[in-house]
Amino acid sequence: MALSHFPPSADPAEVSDHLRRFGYAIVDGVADSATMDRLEAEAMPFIEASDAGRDEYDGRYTRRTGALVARCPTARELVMHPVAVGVVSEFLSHVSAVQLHLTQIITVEPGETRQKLHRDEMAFDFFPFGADYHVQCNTMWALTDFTAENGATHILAGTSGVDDERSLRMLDAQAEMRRGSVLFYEGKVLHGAGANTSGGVRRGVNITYAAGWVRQEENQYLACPPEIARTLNDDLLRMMGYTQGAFALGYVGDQTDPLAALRGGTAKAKTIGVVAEFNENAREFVTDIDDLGG
Ligand SMILES: O=C(O)CCC(=O)C(=O)O
Ligand SMILES: [Fe+2]
Repeated sequence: MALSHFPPSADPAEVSDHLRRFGYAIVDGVADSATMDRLEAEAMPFIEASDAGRDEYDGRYTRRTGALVARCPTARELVMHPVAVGVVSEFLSHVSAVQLHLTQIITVEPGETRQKLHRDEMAFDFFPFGADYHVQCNTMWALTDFTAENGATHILAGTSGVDDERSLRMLDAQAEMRRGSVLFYEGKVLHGAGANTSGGVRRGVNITYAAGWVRQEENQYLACPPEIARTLNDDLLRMMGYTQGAFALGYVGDQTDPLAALRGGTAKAKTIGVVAEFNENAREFVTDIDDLGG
């Protein structure tokens, strides 16, 4: 089965719609080669110092290199790239806040075997989120070309709501794409890195996003120390989690907004009064005694 590709000019709503229906979407040619060269140069010392995985899931011939916001200025551009943020915001438009979930360059080296198919939502303690509730949205930027031979990610399109996994083999396809393209996939779709039977490495920049109310897979407050965080712009910091994940989650001290706290200010965080007004689900949780039946 061939996977669908979109041009870089595609409407984020259209890409998000495809993602919702099939669990993935590939957008070609989003980052130029100068950007990818810069990122690779910034990351290389850290990649070389990263250990190979410790089990079959992480990959014994796979290196995972994180903390990209702190380590690689160019990764910040990818985190906030309008195409990525556009699709992710559309896909997760049901949540009050979207946050960065993890940043990781995944280097699949020659000899690596195929990763087990999995659904990334398993990270949330295997909680059975409803089929229509998406809690995360992922990107995988091709830092090298992704080919069938070098370990392009396998995607089993349309498997997000599928419980019976016996007859899915025919859906197996690989996200082959050129350097600078980006694969979007959500947390429910079966996927996994491919085997690398080529002579070269496959490098992908995995930048994932989640609802503001879940624990981040990569701890952004420690992965990027405050002295570096203070040099970053507000939009990036909010994406990293320096904002409340809905109301009440993540304030500091006397209900100070986390971004204000990072910058030494005292501005207050949003309260339920502000948020509930705009959230129709709030009606189930907040009411006046006079509005109760009986
Ligand atoms: O590297 C890839 O192609 C996919 C990796 C992956 O799915 C994971 O580590 O969760
Ligand atoms: Fe995964």
